Amino acid sequence: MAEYRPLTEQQAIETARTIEHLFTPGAELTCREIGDGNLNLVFHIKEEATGKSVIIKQALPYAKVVGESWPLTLDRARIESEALILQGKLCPDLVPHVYFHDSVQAITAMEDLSGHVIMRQGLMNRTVYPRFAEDIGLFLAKTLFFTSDLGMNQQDKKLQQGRFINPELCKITEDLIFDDPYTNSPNNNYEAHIKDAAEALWTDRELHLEVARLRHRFLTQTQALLHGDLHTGSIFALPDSTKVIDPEFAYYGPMGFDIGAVIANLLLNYAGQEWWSKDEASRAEFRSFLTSSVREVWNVFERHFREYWSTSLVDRISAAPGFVDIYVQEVLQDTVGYAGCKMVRRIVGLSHVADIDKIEDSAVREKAQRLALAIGTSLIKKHRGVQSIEDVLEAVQHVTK
Ligand code: SR1
Ligand code: MG
Repeated sequence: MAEYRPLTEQQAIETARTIEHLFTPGAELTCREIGDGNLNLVFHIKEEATGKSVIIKQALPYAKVVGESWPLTLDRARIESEALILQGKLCPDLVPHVYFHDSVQAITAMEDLSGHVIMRQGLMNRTVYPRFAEDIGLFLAKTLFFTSDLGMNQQDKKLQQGRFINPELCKITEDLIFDDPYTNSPNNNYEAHIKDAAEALWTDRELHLEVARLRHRFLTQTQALLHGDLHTGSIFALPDSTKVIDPEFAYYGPMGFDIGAVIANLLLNYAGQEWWSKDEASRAEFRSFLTSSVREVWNVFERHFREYWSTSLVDRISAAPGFVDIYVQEVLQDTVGYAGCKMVRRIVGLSHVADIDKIEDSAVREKAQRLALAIGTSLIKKHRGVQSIEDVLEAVQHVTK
């Protein structure tokens, strides 16, 4: 196929057959398009006789969530496959294996993880994931440290940065997360029952100053190669396994943006537990798992990050006593600020989360929306004063009460 065209299911099957040593030659293969995200086609191809399967993901030249009126670069498929391969070298057990990438068709063939559950859905079903914080904390520490000037050759880092300039997808983030929610934008999407709270965001000058600072750091801080969209819909989980998928928003940015995304999505589910837990006792129990996970994700990240700093630092002058503490503190404060921004955008911005939107009772949904907005704005306003992850948990408790 010389020119790009969206695959049919039959073409996806033929593409999957080209993967060497996967399917039996001539085998009968079935295919289903299972993409439920905002942007791409996702084909699941299976040989029923052997149970072997693969995922063929294809970027569309527009944002599926909006339609053809929002064109979007196909190069994001290359970025996603290169990021997956790079993350796979650092954390082989935590990302799907990539079989091949075709940049003309914007296709990546990758390991099928459909034995796993999208973590967002798992959390809505109140599934506890005992491995999650260890796995994701390690993923964050490894991918962020070893793609930064701290953990890799600095000339190589600059060249790598060039391969992950991702202006169109960064622009989505810049608009949807750091601009639209704070103004009367046509992209915004909120329910009438929270109109007062949504519109209060447009005139809150203290909030705007903090969001401006966070937005500026997102635009200018090229600390590490980020996943760029690390919400719980980009994580496949089982109680004993965690896999990170979908790094099409990958670019060089501030480390706290990825860590904040994870924390924000745990806290969005925390707000959604107004509905998903049916009584006070079970709500308190599941929320305790979620807040412990917030604490652990940060603590595991920090532990590994400091360990790599002491064993693998490539930058001589960064070994200056005390610098690691300053650096980690800055990442923590960014993490908290970005977590807040990511909560706010999922309540009033273009793209929402099922943890909140699938709440059937509108009064409960409103309560969850207001709680998420209150936690989010509190984290944004507090982020520069945060000294420890415990400050975040205290803020969450305080706002919940
Ligand atoms: C137009 S894309 C909307 C959102 O979906 C992705 O998952 C990103 O979070 C993006 O902001
Ligand atoms: Mg995605």
